[in-house]
Amino acid sequence: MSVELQERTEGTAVEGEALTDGFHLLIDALKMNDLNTIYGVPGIPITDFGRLAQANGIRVLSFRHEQHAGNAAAVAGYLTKKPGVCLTVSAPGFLNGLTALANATTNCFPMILLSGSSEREIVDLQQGDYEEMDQLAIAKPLCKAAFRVLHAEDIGIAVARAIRAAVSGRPGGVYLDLPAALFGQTMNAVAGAQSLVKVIDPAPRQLPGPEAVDRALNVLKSARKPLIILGKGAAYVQEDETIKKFVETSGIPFLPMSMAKGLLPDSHPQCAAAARSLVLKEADVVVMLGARLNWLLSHGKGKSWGEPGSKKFIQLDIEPQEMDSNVEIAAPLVGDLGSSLQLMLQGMDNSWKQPPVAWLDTVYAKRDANVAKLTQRVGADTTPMDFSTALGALREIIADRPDAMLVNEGANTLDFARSIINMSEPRKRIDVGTWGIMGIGMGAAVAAAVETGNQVLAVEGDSAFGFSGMEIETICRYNLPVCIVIFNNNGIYRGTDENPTGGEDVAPTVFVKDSRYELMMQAFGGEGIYATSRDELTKAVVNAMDSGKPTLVNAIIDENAGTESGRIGNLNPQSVVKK
Ligand code: OXK
Ligand code: ADP
Ligand code: MG
Repeated sequence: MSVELQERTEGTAVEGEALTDGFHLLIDALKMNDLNTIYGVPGIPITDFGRLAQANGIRVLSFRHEQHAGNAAAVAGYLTKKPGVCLTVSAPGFLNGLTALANATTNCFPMILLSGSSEREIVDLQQGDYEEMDQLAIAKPLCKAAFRVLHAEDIGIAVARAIRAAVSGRPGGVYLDLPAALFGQTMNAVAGAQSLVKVIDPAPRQLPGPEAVDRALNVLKSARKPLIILGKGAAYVQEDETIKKFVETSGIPFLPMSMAKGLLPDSHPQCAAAARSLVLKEADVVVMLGARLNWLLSHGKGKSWGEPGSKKFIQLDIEPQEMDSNVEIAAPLVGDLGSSLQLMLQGMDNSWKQPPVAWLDTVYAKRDANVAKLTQRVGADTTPMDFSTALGALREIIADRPDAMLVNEGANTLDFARSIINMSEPRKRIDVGTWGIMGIGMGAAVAAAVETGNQVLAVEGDSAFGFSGMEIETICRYNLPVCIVIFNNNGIYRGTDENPTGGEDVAPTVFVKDSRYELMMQAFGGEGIYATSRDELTKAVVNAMDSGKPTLVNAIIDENAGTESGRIGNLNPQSVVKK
C-alpha cells in the first residue's frame, strides 16, 4: 500500500509522488506470499508495524512473552508447511524469541523470526544504544539462515530468501533482522511494488536417483523382519495418502514416533507402537520415514537395538547429511518423502511379497498383549487420581473427537499420555519434540486453535504449564477453543520430595501444595474447574470441548504418583557420593 506524502524526509522530494515505506513493503511482501498471521509481542521498534499489519488484513496475535509467540509460529509452520511468522522487539525480546527459533530449527519446523533491532551505526560502534545487541551474529548459529535488511528496496528479496530458507530442503528457523530505521525509509510506490517477490515453488520436489531407489528396494526385499518407523517429518510433508499406500502395500508393521502418531491410526492393524521394545530389538531391516536416529531412538545402536550388526537401515530423508549420522545407512534415499515413496511404490508393483507371517504374528501378539494390559490399567477409577485414571478419562474423550488437537508436555504427563491417548488422524499431536523442551504448551495450543480452527486439548504437567501459564490470558483474549488440563501432583515428577536438612525451604522439585490453578483462568474470564475424580475430570473436559470455551481444569493427581524424569530417568545423572 502506498502513502501520499506532502514532504519527504530524505532524498529528492517529488511533489505528489506516490510513496511507500518499509512498514508497508514488509506487510505487502508477507501478504503476497500468503503469510497472513503474525505471532508476536509489540514494543520498540515494531509497535506500529503490528498495528499497520492488522490494519492491512494480517491477523496479528499478541502474546505476553516472545518465547510463546515463537513456539506458536513454529507450530503454525509445522501444521501448514508455510513458515510461521514471529515478531519481536529488539535485544531482550529477540532473545526471548530465540529459544523458539532454535527449537523450531532442531525440530525441522519452518519459521521466520522477524525482529526489530536498534540503530546499526550505534550498535556496531558499541556506543550503548537502547537495547543494543548484534542480533544477527547471535541468531546465526541457532537457525538455518539469518539475514539483515538495511534498505527498503531489499525487503522483497529478503522475505523471499527467508521463505525459501525456511521451507526448502530440511525446514527450519530463519532470522530476519530489521533495524528500526528500515521501517521509516520511503521509496517510490511503483518501484516498491516491483521490488516484491512472490516465491514460486518454495519447497521444490527433490527426486532420488533410480539407483538409490533400486538399492532401497533390494534391501527391503531381503528383509525377514522388516519395520517402518514414521517420524514427524513424515507427518509434516502432508503426503498422507502416499504414506498410507506404502505402509499398506508393504504389509510391514510401523512404529510411530510421538508426533507421527495418528499419521496412520494407532488402531491400524499394522501399528506396532505397543510392541516398541520388541520391534526395535528384533527387526532386521528398518525403513526410516522422516525420522532421525537421535536420542529418541537410542542412536540406532546399543542394547535396545539387539545384536550389533543385526540391522540394515533404509532411510528416506530430504537432508543428505542425515545419512550415517549415527550408524551406517545401507540404503540412503535422499529426496522429498512423497516423491521417494512414489518411486518405491512403483518398484513394488506385482513383485512385492508380504513379510513372513511368523514375524507379523510375533509383533502383533506382543502388541495385543500390551494393549490388553494397558486397557485394563486405564479403566481404573482411583481417587486421588493417578496418571492412568486421569489419562484413561482423556483417552475416551479424544477417541470420540478424532479431529481435536492434542498438545502434551511434562515428564510423566507426557510419557504416560503418549502411550495411553491413541491418535487417529495426522498432525493432531504436538509435543516437546526433539529437544524435550518444556514450555511449548500454551504457544502450541494457540497455534493449533488458530491454524486449524479445531478444538484443542492441552495436557500439561503442573511444572510444564508454569513455563507458559501466563498465556492463558492470550487464550481468553482471543476466545480460543482451548481446554487445558493440568496434572497437578504438587511438583516436578511428584510432590513428595523433602529437604534433607530439615530446613524451611522445600525440596527443589516441590511446589505449593494444592495450588488453585483454575482460579488463574477465572481471573481472565475463562472457565476454571477443580477436579478430584475421574468423573469430575470427564465432565469438565467434555463440557469444555463441547462449548469451545477457554477452560482450565486443575486435575488433582496423587502426589506420590510420578517417577523421576518419567521414562527417561536414565538420562539423569545421579550422585553416588552421599554427603
Ligand atoms: C506404547 N506402548 C503401549 C501403547 N503404546 N502399550 C499399550 N498400548 C499402547 N497404546 C508401550 C510400548 O510398547 C512400550 O513398552 C511402552 O508402552 C512405552 O512406549 P513409548 O512409545 O512411550 O516409548 P518409550 O519407551 O517411552 O520411548 C522412548 C522415548 C520416549 C525416548 C522415545 O520416552 C520419548 O519420546 N520421550 C520423550 C521424553 C521427553 O522429551 N521428556 C521431556 C521431559 S523433561 P515396551 O514394553 O515395548 O517397551 C524431564 O522430564 O527430567 O528434565 C526432565
Ligand atoms: P522424529 O522426532 O519424529 O523422529 P525428526 O524431527 O527427528 O522426527 O525427523 C524429521 C526428519 O524429516 C528430518 O530428518 C527432516 O530432514 C525430514 N524431513 C523434513 N521434510 C522432509 C521432506 N519433505 N522429505 C523428506 N524428509 C523430510
Ligand atoms: Mg508434576
